[in-house]
Order: sequence, then structure tokens, then C-alpha cells
Amino acid sequence: MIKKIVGISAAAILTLGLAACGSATNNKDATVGEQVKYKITGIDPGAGIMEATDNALKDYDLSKWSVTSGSSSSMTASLKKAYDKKEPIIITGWNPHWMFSKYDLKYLKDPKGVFGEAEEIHTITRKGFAKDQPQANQVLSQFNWSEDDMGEVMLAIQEGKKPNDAAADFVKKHKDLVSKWTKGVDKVNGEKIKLVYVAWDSEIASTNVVGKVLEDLGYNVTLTQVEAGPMWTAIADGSADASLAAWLPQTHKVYAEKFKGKYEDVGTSMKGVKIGLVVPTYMKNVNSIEDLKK
Ligand code: PBE
Repeated sequence: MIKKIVGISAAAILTLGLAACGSATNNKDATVGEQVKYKITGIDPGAGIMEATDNALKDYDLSKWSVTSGSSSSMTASLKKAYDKKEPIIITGWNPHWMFSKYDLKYLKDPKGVFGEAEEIHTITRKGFAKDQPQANQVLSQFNWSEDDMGEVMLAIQEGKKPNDAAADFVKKHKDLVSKWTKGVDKVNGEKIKLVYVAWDSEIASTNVVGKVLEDLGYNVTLTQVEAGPMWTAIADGSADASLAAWLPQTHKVYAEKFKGKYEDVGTSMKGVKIGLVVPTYMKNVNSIEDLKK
């Protein structure tokens, strides 16, 4: 009996010892690839940034690397875990996002421009929506805000507020902005509107805010959370009315091309947004996607 226990302990110690030797994060001489096991921490598989990351791995010849899929929240959870221990991590990141105000992060340079430039967030509707719901369509096309505005809502949610409460607070506090979005729009009487979105922190914020504005105008608003592909499909087949989550021209290019002619692009809610690979600034030797090759 005693022998057996000793045997197990010895094996356990041996395994631990081997694991410690094999753990590249403990080795200062390890390359960044060895440190993160050639993994980029990604989000939901349908996100445009996931496809862009796959393209980057090809274009930069990073054949040993891959991107793990999960969700926005699993990605930020992994980021927090690594950041708290000052461990290396590479994530798929984007602006606007609260993570940049919470942590010191930097984008990896992208000399080949795989992640695109001059990206914008567009509002799209199903065909025929403007005719059916002209008042709501006008609000959707007049909706635009700054990165700071969105940041306010995102941070409140991140700090534990319910998305619809954070949106209501924002609407109450920013009457001037809301009156620009609702300019020339009459109230309605319980007309139904279905907004679709993906659980990206930025889109949770925008969709809840616009949902609240429409509700205050008398609409009966439903917010439906789906994946990126189904979101575009719902707009194209008319099963949803609108989405505030179309990132163009690059991030959702594949969807925009696939559904060309089957949706209306009614407005730009934010300019100067960005996607890319992001690392904590304490990863001093990693500044460009090209550094991942070393
Ligand atoms: N994002 C946030 C999305 C669009 C909005 C950058 C994660 C994407 O990659 O599709």
C-alpha cells in the first residue's frame, strides 16, 4: 500500500518536473512563438477579424501558428489572466474596446496591411425597411457617435451594469446627441422592430443604445443576439430589420460581397475604427506581426 503511494508520488513529481522544463514561458530565451505555443487568442469563429487573422498567418508565412476560437468574453478573460501575471499573450483586438482603457496594450504593426485601413462601422437594414418604417430608418441613418461615447457605455457594462441600464443612463445623460439622432422623427405607436447583433463588446453597446432610443420613440424593440453569419443572413432574408454591427469595407467584406444587393447600407455610425493583433506593452520585443517569425 505504502509502496503504491510512493510510486504515484514519484511519478507525479517526475511529471511536474518535466512540465516545468517543458514550459516555455519560464524560459527567457524562448521565442515569442514558443512562449505562447504558437497560438493567437481569438474570438467567435464568424468574426471578420478571425478570417483576417487566418489571412495574416498565410501572408506573413506563419505556418506554425494558429488562432484559437472562443468568444469576446473568453478572449478578454484570457487577456486578464495573462496580464495579471505579466505573461505573454497575443489577441485579436479592435477599437473601440474598453480593454485599451483597462490595460496597456499595443497593436502589432501590419506592414502588409492584411487588417485593412480606414475601417468604419455601418448600419444596415433589410430591403424595404425604409418604406415600411420610415421614422426608424431615419433614426438609424442619423445615428453616429464617437469612440468616447461608445467607451462610456462599454465601460459601464464591463464594470457590471446591465447593457440596457447602461444604455438608458447614456441616453439620459446625452440628450443633445440623442436629439440629433431623432431630429425630424415623429413618435410611433408600438411598431415592431427587430435588431440583430453579435456579442462583441462594441456592438452590445451600440445596439442597446439605439434600441433604447427607438423604444423611447414608441417602438416595440427586440434585440436578438446571433453569430456574425446569421446576423448578415437575417438582414438579407428580411427576418431581422437592422444591424448596427457591419464593419466595412474590410472586416465584413466576405459577408458584404455574399449578400450584395440584399441589404441597405443606411449610415456610418463611427469612423476610424480598427482591427488587428494586439499584445500587452510589456511584450517589449514584439512590435510587428513580422516579429512572430523569429
Ligand atoms: N469585431 C468587432 C468584429 C466586428 C466588430 C472587430 C470583433 C469582427 O471582427 O467581425
